Amino acid sequence: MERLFSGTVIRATGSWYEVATDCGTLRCRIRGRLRLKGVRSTNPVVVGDRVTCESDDNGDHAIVAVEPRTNYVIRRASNLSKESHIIAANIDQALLMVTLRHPETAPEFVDRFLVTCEAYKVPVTILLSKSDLQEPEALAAFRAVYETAGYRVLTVSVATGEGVAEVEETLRGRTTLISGNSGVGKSTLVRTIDPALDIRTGEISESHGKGRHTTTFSTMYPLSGGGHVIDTPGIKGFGLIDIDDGELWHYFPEMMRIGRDCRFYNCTHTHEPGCAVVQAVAQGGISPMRYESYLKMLDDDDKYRK
Ligand SMILES: Nc1nc2c(ncn2[C@@H]2O[C@H](COP(=O)(O)OP(=O)(O)OP(=O)(O)O)[C@@H](O)[C@H]2O)c(=O)[nH]1
Ligand SMILES: [Mg+2]
Ligand SMILES: [Zn+2]
Repeated sequence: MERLFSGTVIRATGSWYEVATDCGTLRCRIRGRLRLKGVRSTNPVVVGDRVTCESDDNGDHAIVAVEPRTNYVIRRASNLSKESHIIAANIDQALLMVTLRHPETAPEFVDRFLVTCEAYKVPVTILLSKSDLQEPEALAAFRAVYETAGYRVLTVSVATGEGVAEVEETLRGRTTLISGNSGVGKSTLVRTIDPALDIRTGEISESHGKGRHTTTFSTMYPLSGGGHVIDTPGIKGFGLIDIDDGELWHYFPEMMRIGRDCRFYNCTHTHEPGCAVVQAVAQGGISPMRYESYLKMLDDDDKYRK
């Protein structure tokens, strides 16, 4: 006799999945046909997915259906890659963890992640991590750019405890994706907030100052204070998906606020006369760094299409 369970995917390795159900956590495979069902990403089932599982008499479990997602965060491995990858689904918010050094996170990566969160309607807070290792001036400069754009920025350090209580408060009662490059301290932060969790963290390799991909599979953990956090493997490239050039500026909140003052309703904010965005960049209302990112994304996407 076959039995059906519903549950939430809490760990995805690509070949098997852990699903939290009323009857405990089941280790499941997926049915071959599920892979073929018009899902465009390379990973058809992701952490956060609500799924139906079928158990057979041998005690084997298989995911047979995935409920429509309320949202998700998706990326291309690189701008030129055709493969898209969903990082997590059905989340209340994302925390983007950034270190300015040890290791250095590229501004381009930050802006692409933020654009994707805007496009897929995922609220995002930026965590400036390892503040004990950073130059105070660099932290202040970064914070100014992103707060002016409209983002919430928290400075955190597990070494000094700075910002940890605020992060805890932000996580409470919500399902949160934590993402960022490898070695920025995602797993360490989660373990600091909930020391009971069994999470592995890594050492930064001395020679490169880069992380070594300690976390290999995305995993959702329940927090003792309420809510869930999804710790993910570090990612490097973040290519945009399904975002047209013409709408890209909609996903820069600071351009969105100003762009309606442009002379032309279909202004691309690149070369047009009477462009309020270009004027704001010149006058300091919009960060030149963020505007550069915008131009670069337009350019990269063009290259991708050719
Ligand atoms: N000085 C300092 N070191 C930190 C801090 N947070 C994390 N680290 C160290 O940074 C290294 C990497 O931390 P992890 O938590 O494994 O990084 P991660 O982002 O989970 O990396 P991946 O799992 O590879 O994506 C470890 O050696 C941590 O001890 C911090 O606030 N200050
Ligand atoms: Mg980790
Ligand atoms: Zn314009």
